Amino acid sequence: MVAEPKRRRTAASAAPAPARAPAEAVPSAPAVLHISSRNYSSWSMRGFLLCRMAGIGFTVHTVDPEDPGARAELLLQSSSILLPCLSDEGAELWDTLAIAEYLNERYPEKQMLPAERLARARCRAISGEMHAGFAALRSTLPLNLRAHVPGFTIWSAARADIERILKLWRDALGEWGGPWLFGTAPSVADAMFAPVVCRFRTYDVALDPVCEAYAQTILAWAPVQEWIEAARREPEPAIAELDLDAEF
Ligand SMILES: N[C@@H](CCC(=O)N[C@@H](CS)C(=O)NCC(=O)O)C(=O)O
Repeated sequence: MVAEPKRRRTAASAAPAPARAPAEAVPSAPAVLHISSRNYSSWSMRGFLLCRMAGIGFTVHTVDPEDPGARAELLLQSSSILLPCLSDEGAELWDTLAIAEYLNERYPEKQMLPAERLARARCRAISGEMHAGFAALRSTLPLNLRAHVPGFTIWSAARADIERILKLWRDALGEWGGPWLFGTAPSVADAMFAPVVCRFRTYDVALDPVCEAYAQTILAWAPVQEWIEAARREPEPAIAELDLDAEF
């Protein structure tokens, strides 16, 4: 009897391997933006606009800085105790410029910083100037989205800050053609200056036509409208020292 040649197991004849379960996708926790007041905190507003610009999924956690328990909890997230602070996949970012750079690095396709080198450099320069300066404007015209203060007296130091900001806007709008500071899409700089536009509305700061058109672009920006709406609904007592002769 002729022995039957041993059959080689071919891939085709092999018993089908049991189907491998696809590797389970571990959903990463959504980022958390810790903020203080929506109505009064311009820095929190900037952090929110930056997150919206990056298009990330995130939840907002409001911390009451006056509550000692909340402050202790906040220290775990924001070692500077300052808000906003973005917690995202192990990163803790307690500064708006750091948040902007981080998000821009993670989502370069969003072009939060302009693609063109000189525009990007100017965007960083004016965002830095906003971040570090304009102390008189910040202290005498505090953000107060729910208020309107007609006939508000603006003293000379704040007036100088306003003139400087308007020059920064006019220069960028003239050079890059608007309607945003660096052309046809919002950038980090627009998020940095958006609360200033809101202050100008609260305290009736008169604007030339170019800056007025820019202010309207900012106020029509969906994330700005979303923030202002939420500020109006915010269950929060008015803060007397920030409500300068305000009408509500
Ligand atoms: N340089 C910081 C400034 C942040 C800041 O000053 N935040 C204020 C609120 S608008 C704050 O958290 N203050 C808390 C406190 O003073 O206890 C940034 O860019 O985020």
